[in-house]
Amino acid sequence: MFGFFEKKKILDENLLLQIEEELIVADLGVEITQSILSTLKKTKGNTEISIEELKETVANILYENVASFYKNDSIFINSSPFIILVSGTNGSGKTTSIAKLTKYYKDLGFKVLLSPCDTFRAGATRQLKLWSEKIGVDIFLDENIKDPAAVAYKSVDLALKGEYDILIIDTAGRLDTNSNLMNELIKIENTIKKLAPSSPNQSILVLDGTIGQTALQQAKSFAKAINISGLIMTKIDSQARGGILINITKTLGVPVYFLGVGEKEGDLKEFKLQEYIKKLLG
Ligand SMILES: Nc1nc2c(ncn2[C@@H]2O[C@H](COP(=O)(O)OP(=O)(O)O)[C@@H](O)[C@H]2O)c(=O)[nH]1
Ligand SMILES: [Mg+2]
Repeated sequence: MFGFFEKKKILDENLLLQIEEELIVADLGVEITQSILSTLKKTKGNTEISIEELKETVANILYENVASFYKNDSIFINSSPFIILVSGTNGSGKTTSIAKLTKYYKDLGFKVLLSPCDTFRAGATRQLKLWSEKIGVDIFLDENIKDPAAVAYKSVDLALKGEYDILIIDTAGRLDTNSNLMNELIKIENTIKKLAPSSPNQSILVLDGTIGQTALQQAKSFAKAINISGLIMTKIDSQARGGILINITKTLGVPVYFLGVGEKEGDLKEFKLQEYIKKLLG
């Protein structure tokens, strides 16, 4: 970021405009951009500023804007069974992210059960089953149940019997603009609560990291329908892609827990806020 900036410059209106443009292009959003500009103006207005000072100031403001949402490095398993509901639009990377989470927690010694509630798409259950076999965990399967909420109910029931530490629930890839499918997701959430009132313990929204502003719109739609407690951003295979992730965190008030960095079950990275901001500023 700020590639136009080489030597020290006077922080005048012209430079502020250039900075504003970069921040907007980076998808940081109007609110964060304005807070950066007003702080820069107040502290450095009409004085010389170096690229290092500029980056340090911007990094601090970005951090202050969202740091309060980052209390734990990753999803902290603090009850049993710990129920994780996973939602997101079609193709965002839900099922792949579930495979990654499963491996992550299995490697930490937790016993994981998977719940294939994507009964809309032919092959979706099979996709999750293949992952379960590859990673070596159990999956709830009942060919006779076609209703996703019923699959959720049965899976939670099984998990509550005490054998599992973590239940991860996969859902159908619904478009955030399709209200019927959003209602189905609400139904799943309510069904889980019937058996385990304080769950889901985490409700993770999976967002495609390559779609910029669209991811923000999706995040808002999902957060309107169900309670979202955290994010996984996928397809960040080549480092920090932009500020949209900071922007969404700020808008929803929830952390990004993990980044998806590839298509394999090991391609999951814990999200580190400071590191991400540093890379974003480049
Ligand atoms: N490069 C890359 N591809 C991913 C990542 N996560 C998922 N994918 C791919 O995105 C496509 C859709 O993933 P899938 O998990 O089936 O999405 P779902 O419809 O939300 O369940 C598949 O081809 C995945 O291999 C990622 O972090 N990086
Ligand atoms: Mg899927």
